[in-house]
Amino acid sequence: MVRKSLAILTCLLLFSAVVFAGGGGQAAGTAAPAPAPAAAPAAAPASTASPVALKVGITLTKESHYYKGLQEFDRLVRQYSNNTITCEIFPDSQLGGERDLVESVAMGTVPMALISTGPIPNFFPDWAVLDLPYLFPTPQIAYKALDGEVGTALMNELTTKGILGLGFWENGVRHVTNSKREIKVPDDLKGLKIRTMENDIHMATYRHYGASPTPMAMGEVFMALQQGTVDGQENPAINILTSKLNEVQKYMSLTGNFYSPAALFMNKGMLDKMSKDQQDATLRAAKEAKDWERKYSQDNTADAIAQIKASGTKVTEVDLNVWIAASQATYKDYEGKLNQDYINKIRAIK
Ligand code: EAX
Repeated sequence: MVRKSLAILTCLLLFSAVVFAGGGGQAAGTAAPAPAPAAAPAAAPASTASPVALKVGITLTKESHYYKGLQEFDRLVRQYSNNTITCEIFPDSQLGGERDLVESVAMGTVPMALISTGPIPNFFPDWAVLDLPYLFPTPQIAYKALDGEVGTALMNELTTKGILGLGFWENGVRHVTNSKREIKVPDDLKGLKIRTMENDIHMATYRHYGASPTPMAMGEVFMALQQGTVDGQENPAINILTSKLNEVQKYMSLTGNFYSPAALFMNKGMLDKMSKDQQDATLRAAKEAKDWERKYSQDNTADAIAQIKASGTKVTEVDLNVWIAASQATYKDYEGKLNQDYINKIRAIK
């Protein structure tokens, strides 16, 4: 009887000890975070935020509009983040071609990349609408579409793969060059091997012109042209000049087949880890640098064409109506296969 009472007593004592310890633990638990909220605001100002180094990959050179625009981004992001964020630019495909860059940014092995929209439909099919031939009559209409509803919806799709779209910059209006003959009408391309971006719509369009399209990353283009693996390629004037493609191409025609947007991608986890002030600084700098880069691209395109001409490459003006007509076959191919809502919205822009 006594032994039983002792056992009950021991149990009661043990139980109360556990409860007390638990209660005490909880009391300590609620007391412990109290200093934390007081400490948190001290960590918020950008001046005490952890430093962030944003490596950004591009396939173009140090002389390109991408590089200059990213230098402007670096200047602005340092300024707005109290020098806690810096941007280091890796030109000439040092961090990979554009397809590689999409994957690397998604995985976080490369924090940022500025790439043409050309290869993006390989990962996000809705993006194909941006690279239809002669879709944007002027860059200004492209800016409205890209900064508006369609561009925003496309950027939102990226987050499913861990990418944050920081805005549409400019690659530019693409023109065809080659080493064989002057190109005036699509038929003149018959039998020529033309390097295109890794984009099915671009390839289909060149096939309809009669050419034999060869998809290739930008980093391989100069060598392929020099060695004659391909006869020609197409790119915006600034890229042709700054990648020295004019040195291995005798002819350039102002065909303007595609308005090529560029997109600034960032690994989403990287932004999420920043302080609120650093996030604001990054978004603001990206937006302002985008406007700067577009203007730089516009202001320097005519001069790039003039320099290509002066270097000895024959530059030919063409009747765009003939090219637009020949490009309709691509639209037929893709009827019902693209996001028609986006196409309609782009076409409605004035
Ligand atoms: O984004 O591959 C190309 O032709 C592009 O114009 C270039 O990589 C710039």
